[in-house]
Amino acid sequence: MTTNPIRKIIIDTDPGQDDAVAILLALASPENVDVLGITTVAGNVPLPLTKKNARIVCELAKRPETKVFSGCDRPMQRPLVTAEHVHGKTGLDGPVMQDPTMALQHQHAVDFIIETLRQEPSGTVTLCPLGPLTNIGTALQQAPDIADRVQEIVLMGGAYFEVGNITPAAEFNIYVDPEAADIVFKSGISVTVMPLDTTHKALTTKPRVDAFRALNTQVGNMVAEWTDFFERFDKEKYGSNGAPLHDPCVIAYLIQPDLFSGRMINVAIETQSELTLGMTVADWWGVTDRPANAMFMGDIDADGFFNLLTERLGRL
Ligand SMILES: [Ca+2]
Repeated sequence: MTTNPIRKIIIDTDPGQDDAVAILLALASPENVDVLGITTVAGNVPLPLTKKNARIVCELAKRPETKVFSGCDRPMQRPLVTAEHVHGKTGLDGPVMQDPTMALQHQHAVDFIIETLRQEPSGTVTLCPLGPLTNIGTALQQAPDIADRVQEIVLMGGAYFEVGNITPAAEFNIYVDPEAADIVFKSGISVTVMPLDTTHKALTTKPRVDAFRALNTQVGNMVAEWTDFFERFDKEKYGSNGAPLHDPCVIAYLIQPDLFSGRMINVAIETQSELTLGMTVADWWGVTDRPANAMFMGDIDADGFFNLLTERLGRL
């Protein structure tokens, strides 16, 4: 495994079972990532649920001191689209979950993102968006000076060869707030993208879910139950042998980047067309002269990824 310095990160998220697993992976990996805060956004389910779910996950990881912030409750210019059809009514459907007792921070998520980037040394904070890009887009719009201070944005979103999962052309996170995504991809910040092209190769097959369960811990059982829940939907939709575990790919990349491979290419966001709204137009074959603005991942060592995940979850 490649050893990297500890990276300071802000996880921007809309939990969501796969977001929950990503947060657990980060909190289980203090030698790789220092979670400065978790900022929540409306996405898979409305904001009141995502800000509650993020705290449920921190308590599950026995890290109630983690700072959790409430962010934007709707996209920058559009009504909110949610995904209860995948994640269930609560966003964390599957096992029975206790309401959290840890407090939410008073500061708004967008203010926390701006303040943190201005306070920390320039180029030392990585943003990890796992939901619609509303909080990040709003922060960049309110405080354009922070763009130069971000080390990297590593996000789950978009698709090219796997096209869409919410419309035939668009992936959910980008589709929900295409204007925010457009701001991010035009920001000049170093962006690494985990699109469906990669996450659809990280499938929760039975042996992999059995490995979570075999940890024989509260966390292992919880992750297995979440997976069982959303798998039903995805197996039916894709006819695949398991469901993709999207968001933990972002955190796994920070821990073990050599699990992933991709290309530095131009990625542009469709914000106008009704038919293809939110499409990530990825110039994979280099057929335009638009300059590269993103590392677009295309492949993952899925066994290595699940081995890492199981090992880390076993610590909690
Ligand atoms: Ca998510």
